[in-house]
Amino acid sequence: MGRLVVVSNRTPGKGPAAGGLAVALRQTLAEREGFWFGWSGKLVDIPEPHAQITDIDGLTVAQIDLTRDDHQAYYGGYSNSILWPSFHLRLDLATIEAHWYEGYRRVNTQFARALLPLLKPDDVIWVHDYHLIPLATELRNLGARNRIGFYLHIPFPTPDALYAIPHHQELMRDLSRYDLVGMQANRDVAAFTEFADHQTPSSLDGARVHSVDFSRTEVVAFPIGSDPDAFARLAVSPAATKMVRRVERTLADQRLILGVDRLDYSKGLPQRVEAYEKLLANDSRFRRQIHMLQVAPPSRDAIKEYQETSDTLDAVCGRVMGRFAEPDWQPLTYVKRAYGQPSLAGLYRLASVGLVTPLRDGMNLVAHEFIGAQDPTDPGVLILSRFAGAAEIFPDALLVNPFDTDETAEALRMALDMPLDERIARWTTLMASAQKHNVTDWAKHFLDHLAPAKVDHSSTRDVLYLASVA
Ligand code: ADQ
Repeated sequence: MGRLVVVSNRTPGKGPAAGGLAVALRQTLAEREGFWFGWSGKLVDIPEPHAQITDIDGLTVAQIDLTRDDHQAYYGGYSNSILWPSFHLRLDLATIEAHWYEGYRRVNTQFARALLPLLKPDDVIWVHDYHLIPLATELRNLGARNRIGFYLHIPFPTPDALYAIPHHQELMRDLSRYDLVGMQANRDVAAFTEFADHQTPSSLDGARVHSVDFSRTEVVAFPIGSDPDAFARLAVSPAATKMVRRVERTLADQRLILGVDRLDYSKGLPQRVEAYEKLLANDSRFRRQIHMLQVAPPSRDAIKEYQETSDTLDAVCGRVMGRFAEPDWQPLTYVKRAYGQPSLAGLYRLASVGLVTPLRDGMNLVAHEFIGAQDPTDPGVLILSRFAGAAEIFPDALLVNPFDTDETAEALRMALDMPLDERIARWTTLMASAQKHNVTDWAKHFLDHLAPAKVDHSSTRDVLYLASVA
């Protein structure tokens, strides 16, 4: 078996890995040799052309530096001000500056040039996420003949949204240079297939543009997961219990409604607090009986749209406090900071309701983690947006339209009133699905599929959603 080369925007840092993804990929790298390649996090005037190779807690990591201008155009610009909002169907929040695409392309070329000398002919390369869509093209242009796979962690856009992205035709041609493109959910493969089958290429000057040929690229849904059994253990660990005791003291007998997210407009945070406000307004028996805790550390806060989301959330939380708080009761707590996984696991376990209502999400790992952390004899209820990829594998959650805050308020009422036997029945099915879609198997399925000597996939077809674009 050849080595595995994982490529992502950032490489993992020192210390315990923050997420299941980094843990699973580290494990896979440890089993089959290879290295992780990405940006070092350093901005310099003139980057070295060669990657720096270091050992980070037993993991071989190859890193390059970037210039400040290139990083701004590639990361803050094209990736996060154009691709992120467009792929999440928020064209109203996209900012388009033509020169960003050049920076995006330049960084992908720089990645390819530094990676190529480190490659052996039978290495398998696994590229992660929307920052690096052109990497296969750049590597192939330099002569790489390796198997190259790509995994998109965010949703794939509908054709209309895709057409709104400058240079979308090049991006799609870049995707066609991969051997395998993995997506989160069936809906993403369907959106991709719709584009591939009905391309209407055009150019400003009317010159003929060829359709993209996807005949050599397989596009398959591999829904990512977490490690629910590890979360189950973590949720009763001493560190988790410490957090539970702290919060229990302030909650007294109130039941906890919990939201945990990066502060991102795709997560639907203002709508979520509005739904909670409606619950308190519609059903006075819940006042003083429940408490909402929203944990949302800032992310990408150099981008204007993220600051605006933060301001909106501050305002909505303030309004709910002003409307319902009493000298001896507060309806909600809003914490703008990140916590370690043991503390999060403790909070998940303590919560009666997990409120996971993104407006659109590739998968949403918080849903998986919440399920993993529940007490099997007294589980909480998951309220889940039907626009998260997770909705495809968790139909037993209470699925809601997060734009419809009346519906989410009603789901909150149902969750709080749900009898124990129904909670257990729903959770049992959810946990079985979270275990079936665990992150270790996810990595294995993707890499089996990408392997040069193709394995027989017939046995894995029931756990993967398959849709090849021929
Ligand atoms: P994200 O948009 O970051 O990921 P998500 O899948 O929910 O969203 O993962 C968030 C991770 O960050 C979870 O592991 C969670 O525990 C952690 N996290 C969230 N809030 C935290 C906090 N306050 N403190 C500490 N940790 C916190 C992208 C896509 C998703 C896709 C993932 C994985 O947008 O759709 O599911 O990649 O593919």
